[in-house]
Amino acid sequence: MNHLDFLLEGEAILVTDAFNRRYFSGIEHEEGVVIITRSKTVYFADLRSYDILEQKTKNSLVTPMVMKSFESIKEYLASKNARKLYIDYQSISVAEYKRYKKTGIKVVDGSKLIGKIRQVKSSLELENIKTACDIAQKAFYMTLPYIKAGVTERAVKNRLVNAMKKLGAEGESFSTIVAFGKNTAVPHHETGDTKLKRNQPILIDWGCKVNGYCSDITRTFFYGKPNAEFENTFNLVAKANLVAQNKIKEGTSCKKADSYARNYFKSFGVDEYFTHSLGHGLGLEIHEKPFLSPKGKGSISKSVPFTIEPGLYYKDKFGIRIENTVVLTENGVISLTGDGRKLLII
Ligand SMILES: [Mn+2]
Repeated sequence: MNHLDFLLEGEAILVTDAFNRRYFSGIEHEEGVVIITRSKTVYFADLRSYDILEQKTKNSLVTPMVMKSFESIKEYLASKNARKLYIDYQSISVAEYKRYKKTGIKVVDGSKLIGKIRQVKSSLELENIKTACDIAQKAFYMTLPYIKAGVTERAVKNRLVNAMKKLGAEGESFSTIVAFGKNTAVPHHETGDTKLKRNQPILIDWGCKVNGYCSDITRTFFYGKPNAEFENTFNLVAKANLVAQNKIKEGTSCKKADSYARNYFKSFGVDEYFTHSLGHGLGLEIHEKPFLSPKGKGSISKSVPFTIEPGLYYKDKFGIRIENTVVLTENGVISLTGDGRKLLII
């Protein structure tokens, strides 16, 4: 549970979105409304799911409450003398908005505030992300011996996902991408039935969830003997990844962060082949603020986990991406997913 002691008396945050409810209450529940005030967090649920919710809140600081109708929320807000209500405008309907507005309480858009709160992680949240990173990495090494000529992308994906589950993950944090040969040149390739042949590159982009928290890694490696062009390109991507990791500091804007890798590629005349943004924050959702891109808003601060994932893609030839989940600490940006910048040949 995340305390919001910066909220003033008379202010409240009301969230309905599933990720936001889980974030602010620490409880995963199928439905409901969470209201956070300076001193208290309450979780309203329908009578049908209230008993389950009551069980879930037993060892937490969250107070479960029954929502009989909209009046229940109205009464609660009145009892808290709420005068200003932050609501995530991105997750309510116009009808709901109008209903809250009618209560006479000043309703304001809380989406920016909520996004800002969610991007900085508590030590507990970071622990979960770190465990998710460790499991994803271990699962990768468990899967490697299985990758041989004739194996399909799908088979490798299933093996990797099962390994993560065996190691205690709840599941994938997004649908795992396994790409062989020229499929690696498609950044969001859909894992299919392509079989691996000798002397082909392999790209795997995967991650898992632990207590709801995500990890995200990409490794590009080679089955057989890579040619010089592949090796040189790999080294460029590896260096871009390192440059970005070393240069990002407290307060670096998202735009600037992206430009570190992009300008490095530019100095070799290959920036046009870096066709996506440098990275993204992650937490309960695989893509969260901050977004490290040429148009990204905001900046990087401590305890914000995000990805660094430069890549170069040559259509019908090959693509290379090296992605780590990282976090900014007192000692600079550290990777939670190891290095990945030395070409692995299997
Ligand atoms: Mn990613």
